[in-house]
Amino acid sequence: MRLLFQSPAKEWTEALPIGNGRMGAMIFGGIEVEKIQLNEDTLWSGGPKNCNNPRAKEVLPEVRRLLAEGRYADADRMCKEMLGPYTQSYLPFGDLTLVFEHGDIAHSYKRELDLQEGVSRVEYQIGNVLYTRELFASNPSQVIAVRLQSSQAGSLHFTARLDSLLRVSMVHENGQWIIRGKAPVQVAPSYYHVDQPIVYEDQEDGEAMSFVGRLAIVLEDGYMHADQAGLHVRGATSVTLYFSAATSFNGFNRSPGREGKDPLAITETYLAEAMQYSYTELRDSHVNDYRSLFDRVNIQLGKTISPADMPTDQRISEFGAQDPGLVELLFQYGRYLMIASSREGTQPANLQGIWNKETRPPWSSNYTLNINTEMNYWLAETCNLPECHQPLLDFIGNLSVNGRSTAEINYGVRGWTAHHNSDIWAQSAPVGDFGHGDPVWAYWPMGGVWLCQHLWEHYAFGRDKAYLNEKAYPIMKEAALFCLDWLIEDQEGYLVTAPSTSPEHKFISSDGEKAAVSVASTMDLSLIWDLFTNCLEAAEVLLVDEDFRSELTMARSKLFPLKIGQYGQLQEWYSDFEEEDMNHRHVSHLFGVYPGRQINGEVTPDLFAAARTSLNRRGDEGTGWSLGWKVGLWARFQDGNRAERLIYNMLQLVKPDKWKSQRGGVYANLFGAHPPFQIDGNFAATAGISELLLQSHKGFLHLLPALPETWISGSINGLRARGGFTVNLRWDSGSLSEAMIDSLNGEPCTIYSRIPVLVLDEEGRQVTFYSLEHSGCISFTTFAGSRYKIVPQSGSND
Ligand code: FUC
Repeated sequence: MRLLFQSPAKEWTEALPIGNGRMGAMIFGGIEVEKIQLNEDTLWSGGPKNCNNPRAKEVLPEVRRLLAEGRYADADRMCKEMLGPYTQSYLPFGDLTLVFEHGDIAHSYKRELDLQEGVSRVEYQIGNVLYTRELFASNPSQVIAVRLQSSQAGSLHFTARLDSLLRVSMVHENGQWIIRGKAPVQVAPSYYHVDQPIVYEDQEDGEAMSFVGRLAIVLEDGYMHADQAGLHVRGATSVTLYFSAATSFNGFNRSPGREGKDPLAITETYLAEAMQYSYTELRDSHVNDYRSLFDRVNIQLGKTISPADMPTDQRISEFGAQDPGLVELLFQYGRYLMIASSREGTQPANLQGIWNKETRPPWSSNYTLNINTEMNYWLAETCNLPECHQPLLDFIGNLSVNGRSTAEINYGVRGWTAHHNSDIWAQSAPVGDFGHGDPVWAYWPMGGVWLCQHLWEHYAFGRDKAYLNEKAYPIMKEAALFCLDWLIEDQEGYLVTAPSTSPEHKFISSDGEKAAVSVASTMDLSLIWDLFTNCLEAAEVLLVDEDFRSELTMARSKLFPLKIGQYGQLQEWYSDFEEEDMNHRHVSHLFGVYPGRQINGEVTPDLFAAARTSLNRRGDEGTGWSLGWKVGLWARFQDGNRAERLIYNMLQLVKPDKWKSQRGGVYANLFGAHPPFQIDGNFAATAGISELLLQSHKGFLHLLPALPETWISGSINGLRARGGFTVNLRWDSGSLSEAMIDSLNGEPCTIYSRIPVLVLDEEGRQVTFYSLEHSGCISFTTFAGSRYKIVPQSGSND
């Protein structure tokens, strides 16, 4: 479980990421010059601001009138008047540079990222002297630690300094190197061409966010002095560098300039506390903390076929998905990246997790709610990292606060809404600079509705009723209130959304014009179905809101029905329009298959078949995240071999200069490539692989629902299932040989099997037996904290 290279990174996408949820670093592993590019997850441009647009409310009836007349292109144009400002940008923090006085002629070079410990290492020899570097980002200690060692006493001579692309001043103080800066108050998205894309404030005490980075060095021998050029170490053998960063960010609704925290004091405390520990103690506490999450799941898909010392990029290009070991690595890398970019109390993982080197990153490295943000968290529950889900769940709470005023000001309705994009300030209004953006992406009021699925899923897996009652349900209910008010009746009395888009995909209307805005896109209806269903189940669990439940049940039954179109496909829009791009990367209309649960082979077989036709029409190409989504979808269609083809497409090596192609793939450091780098592809790959091995969205546990044929024998431990279960699976010759189910809360367990199985308790006593006469599902009572063994019986008819 490691990424390995035999030369330093030349490009950022060859560098290796570490992170503690809040601070991130990309390690290049240079010999003479080591560059460690740094991030802090609250460092964003701007501050809280009212993004709502009262004009939207005036325009809405007119847009609806145009839609009722079928004048889609006109409605599209009018919709532009409903837009608001663009979001702010996630910013790069700076660089830690180490310049060594030994030149760059080295041999026996190696750098690696060890996923088992969450530690990165660089080593090389100059002459006979071995130099080693070890780096990690500690969550318990809130520092990034860099350990430098040489095998020959006194051979470490180097200079260390911090710098930044943002406006900073630098001082050295008591042997520490400190950078202090102010973030811009405005950064325009990279696709929006304005004369002054980055705007700084002139006054010192304004609204801008301030930030501080602090570096300290602890020597065991040798000596150090500081000057304007950095911290200089001479004649040392072992040295530890401690870095910490902080900003004045003090919540999504507080001015980081006027009501901010004090990053100078915060970083001082972090460093002082961390430096009380020896390097070994700090490392141990980091490894323990990291492993408490990472070790929960392990996976074996077959025998690794690439040589153990083969560099990762070579492994990708030579073997790709044919190497089960590389697929395992891809799976675990998603879990690693989640632990490194999203921990309790941090910001949710954005488009690049927390790793960003650019002042105007692609798509502002923001929260893109029409797929990417949600996708980032598809693995959190299934792959046993529910704590890492927390930042998103908290963020949804922030968004619901701003979203309430957007619902009221923009639309005059109850509840809360969010649109296509958001940022650390929890922007809930549509983006698009009041008319610049294209409604095909900018206009989409379903962001809140989709996000609420995460609130419910966290309950569905963990079964924490107090959380459901206090945190999740109130926000879900308000999102449902928005939907109840937002839905209108069409001529036939069905409830529809209008205006409505199918994210980022245009249709061709009957008059031949391309348009984005119409009525009742399949995705809108599926998202609303999902939210209403989740609200109903939540209210039943909590025994609350009977009248509201009836209202939801009634509204759900009146939703415009999903339709099957001329090609046998699940219709994407209200009418059976031709699509602008048959191979479009978004597969929004298939939400009900995955990650939703409205459409399946048992309850809605025709729609399920139509959805499969749609997915076939879209094809097996796509951006990184699009490929990842398709893995999950094919898993739900129980076609493991097809899903594997998508994994094969994901494990294609992308060179850094490939910017604009839409092929997807991974970079040398296994970062998902849209291209450019977007982390959602990594997270979706992990989620998709788990979905091939275990599913639980239909009210029962389906063990190995979509095992690819090439994964002949293997095992996975620690996957989670809805209902409060943790599952270990082992298979041989393509079929289940044993499963262990841990019951967390003592809820009844239902498993689906196509072969007879025996269920045993911990003492080996038979709990139940399922023979072939059963319909496929078998239920048994469980006790909290108990383990059950599922043993398939011979005579299988599988
Ligand atoms: C959506 C996608 C793009 C990209 C962007 C960040 O707009 O359609 O492909 O992933 O988000």
